[in-house]
Amino acid sequence: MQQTLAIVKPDGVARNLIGEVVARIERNQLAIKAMKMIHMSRAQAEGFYAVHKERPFFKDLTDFMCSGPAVVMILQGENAIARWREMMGATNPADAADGTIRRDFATDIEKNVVHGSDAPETAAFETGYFFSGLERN
Ligand code: YYY
Ligand code: MG
Repeated sequence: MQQTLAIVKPDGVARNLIGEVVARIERNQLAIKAMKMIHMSRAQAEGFYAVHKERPFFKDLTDFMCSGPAVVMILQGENAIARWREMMGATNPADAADGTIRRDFATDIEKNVVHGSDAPETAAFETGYFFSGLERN
């Protein structure tokens, strides 16, 4: 069994898409092991996306991520990382496959509604960033 971090980003929360995202997760038989709403500080958003700190989009991205509440979740299942990435779709909604969350709801490459870990190492870092051991088992 694999765990991955999912986020409904501030645009998704503001646009009342929490239920839609959660419904898709449940339909796809990924177990929600932990879930909470948070409003990230700038420092927390910068720490979460530290891997991108040299990128030109870092400032806008971290501004966006601390602009309002977000819902963070730990999803669990066989191949959870890849399955959740597949449900999300490509980073740029213009490239995302039909039926994916980003294709159906994202407005641009930054405001793309959801986040998902991209590998086992990042999933371990990202789930541990928001949840304690007690919250996730
Ligand atoms: O993992 P994923 O969210 O699909 O994309 P990343 O390449 O990790 O980038 C993180 C985040 O940064 C992306 O969801 C939107 C934003 N971003 C951007 O605003 N502009 C880009 N050219 C690339 C990424
Ligand atoms: Mg990423």
